Amino acid sequence: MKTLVEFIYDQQENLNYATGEFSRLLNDIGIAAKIVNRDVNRAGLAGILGFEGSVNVQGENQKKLDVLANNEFIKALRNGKQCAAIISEENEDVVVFDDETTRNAKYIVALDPLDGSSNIEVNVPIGTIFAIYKRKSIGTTITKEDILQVGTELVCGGYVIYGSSTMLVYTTGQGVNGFTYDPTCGLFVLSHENIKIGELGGIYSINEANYIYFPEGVKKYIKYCQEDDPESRRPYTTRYIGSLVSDFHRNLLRGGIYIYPGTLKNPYGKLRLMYECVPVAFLAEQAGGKASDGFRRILDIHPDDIHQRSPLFIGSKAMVEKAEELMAAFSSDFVKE
Ligand code: P6P
Repeated sequence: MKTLVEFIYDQQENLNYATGEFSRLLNDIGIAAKIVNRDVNRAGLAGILGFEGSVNVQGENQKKLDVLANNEFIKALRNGKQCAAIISEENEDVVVFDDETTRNAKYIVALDPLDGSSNIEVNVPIGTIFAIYKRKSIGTTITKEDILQVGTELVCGGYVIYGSSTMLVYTTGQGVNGFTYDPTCGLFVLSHENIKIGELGGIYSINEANYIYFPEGVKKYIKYCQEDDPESRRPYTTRYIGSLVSDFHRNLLRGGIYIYPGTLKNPYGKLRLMYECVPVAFLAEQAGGKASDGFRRILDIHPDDIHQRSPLFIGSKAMVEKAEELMAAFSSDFVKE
């Protein structure tokens, strides 16, 4: 049995930037995840279901658990003193820890504290998605260059899935590893070592209710998935949970593709680049898969705004490439620069 903390410290020798601070930061995320897991698991009992009565920067009604999860991660990262600032889906502006100890902290965390929270009341798995960047500046106040970093600068991408079991899955660029939470001892234990996503899966995940608004290339890809061709395992099975972490986690373990495309109504789609698309894109690539906006590699997209959105095509490499081929052939006008 190898715990998350043991694994992090074992790996840190291979990380040329980790002098224990990164390991401490990752452990702080693990601590917050345990607390959120406790709250998610007893939400119905502790009267923390339902709406907070506030609206976040996305214009979405905040659930009580959204706010609670956000506060727990901010508290754990502030107390850990390795994080200088947080970009969160639940905060319009960057949360800067500007006290003496954290002013020189080396890392920035981008966070979706509780993704898929619309599923909370119906007991469908939800998750936390996180991305860790190294600061460009040191010893000064936080700069724009510290915050708006391109995905290739990511030092860590990961998620926590609060499901039938709770798992923390992350990568630092040395492969993808999954840790299952053992509530009997309060530890995350290595359970899925060196996860690899199959080159070709048999599952496609997309909200087909938006079909009439999809780009032609996406419509063509959906029809491709439904064709009868046993050699290529088609027709694929469709699975759509409405929780990115859950759909991505299943596709990561079993192979498959998840698509949240731009539409005629929302050309940039719904998902946020910095704290949803980029971390899962890093994981997908490290597991041998692929992630793009239908045209460009997600990790190559330079953010202009911390809450900007991006279409997302992610999962098994051959499946993403087929979707990209159809996007290029039928929807090249959808390219977003
Ligand atoms: P729709 C949850 O709100 C989320 O950001 C992802 O977790 C999920 O995959 C997607 O939105 C669901 O969106 O429009 O299909 O309900």
